Amino acid sequence: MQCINKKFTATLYCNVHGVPSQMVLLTIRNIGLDIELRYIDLFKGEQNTPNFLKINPLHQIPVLHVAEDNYVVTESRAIMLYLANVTKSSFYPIELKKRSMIDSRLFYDATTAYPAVKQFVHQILRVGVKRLPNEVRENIEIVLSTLDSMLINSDWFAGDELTLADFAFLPSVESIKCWGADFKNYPRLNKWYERCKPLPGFQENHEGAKKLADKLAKMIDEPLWKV
Ligand SMILES: N[C@@H](CCC(=O)N[C@@H](CS)C(=O)NCC(=O)O)C(=O)O
Repeated sequence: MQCINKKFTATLYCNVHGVPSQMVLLTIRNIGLDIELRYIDLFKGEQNTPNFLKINPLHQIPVLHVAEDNYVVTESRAIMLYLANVTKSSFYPIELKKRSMIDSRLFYDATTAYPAVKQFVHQILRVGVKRLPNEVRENIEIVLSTLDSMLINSDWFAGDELTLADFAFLPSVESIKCWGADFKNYPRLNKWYERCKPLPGFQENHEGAKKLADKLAKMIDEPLWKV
């Protein structure tokens, strides 16, 4: 049993191919929560409709709307923490050092890992480059190397148990895999990725990342990944 069940009614506004949305979806699937999903099509600009802007004026997904108290949580990692706290999930244990390690991983993700992944996508999707500047892939390699080194002493990113830290990194790692990056220099990360395959939500995350990778590949004049 991963959590003490607390009944609450909530809606997650999300999409299937965004890394931040997938982090929350993995959390929901693994805790086993029954939360309504409303998909927002960013390519159609649905994040800018007056109704959505009332929920999140920053016009970003994911967003969690908790029916009780009409409460809104924005920011993927804050939503993951909220869901884990409200369900007392073992994916965010109460022991201080374990918690601190997970927090540390989430901050690394927010400040370094995800921004490197976002830069890759942004350059192609929003800037419209046909060839990526070298530093974009170099930054990803630095992240992969750092993630690999975080796994020197443990099977999971914050110790010997699966935690929110793993749900935070998996969508970025899956995206990079779908771009065709070779993980041979990152054996620990590769083993961790294999370990994640049976997790609830893994396939959903893979399919979303693959869809976006296929779209990006059609937009540039070189392979998505090259060394
Ligand atoms: N820091 C935010 C980032 C969320 C984010 O970048 N969302 C993107 C999709 S991946 C979005 O909604 N973009 C639409 C827009 O900015 O108009 C989080 O982690 O939740």
